Amino acid sequence: MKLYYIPTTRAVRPRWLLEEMEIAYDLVRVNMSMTKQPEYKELHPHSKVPVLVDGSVTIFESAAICAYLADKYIGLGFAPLPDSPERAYYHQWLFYAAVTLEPPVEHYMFNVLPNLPEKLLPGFVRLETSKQESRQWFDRVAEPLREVLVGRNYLVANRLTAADIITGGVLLWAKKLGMLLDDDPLSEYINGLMQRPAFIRADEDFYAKIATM
Ligand SMILES: N[C@@H](CCC(=O)N[C@@H](CS)C(=O)NCC(=O)O)C(=O)O
Repeated sequence: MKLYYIPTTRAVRPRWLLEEMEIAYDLVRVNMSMTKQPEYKELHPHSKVPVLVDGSVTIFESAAICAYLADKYIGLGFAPLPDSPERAYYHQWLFYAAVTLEPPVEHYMFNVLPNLPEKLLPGFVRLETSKQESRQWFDRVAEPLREVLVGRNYLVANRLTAADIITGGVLLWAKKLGMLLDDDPLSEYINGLMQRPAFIRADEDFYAKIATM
């Protein structure tokens, strides 16, 4: 199994899950110029990471990769069983993280990180108002998460699932970018996830580089 990976990116999420699962994988470190090569387009139509190649399966999208792995190794408990009631909530939070929670964080990132927008979105105009708007947008969409996490450490089934890994991956960015303040109830959840040994292994170079991207 091969995971195409760039540090500091969403590729950390499937790496974190693989580390949690303690299954063998090859980490293929690429960079932004390698992903622009025609061969790489065979793996990812938008020249992005992560990509997982597992035998005849080549899959992109960090949430889809984590869902695929959690189901493939369902006995390890990182996804609720298909016929369990928890499965519905697992899907809810998995999709919510990718579709609802992440957009304001990405938007904020483009407005605060040096060089990133210029590199990826030529012509992007950085605005102080966009920064504030994405903070308010994040605060609003994060509200159901704050509610569900009162008195619990994980989103579903009282144990870590792929939904926590995708949600945690988004919140880690929010925290690092200064969108998530220490007194936010979500900080406790994210601090707990960050102390997991598997996360620390997957994170070896996660934050060191983010300021220079
Ligand atoms: N929704 C996709 C986003 C993938 C994505 O945008 N990856 C970024 C890193 S976080 C990337 O590869 N950027 C390199 C580039 O745009 O050249 C996912 O979750 O996998």
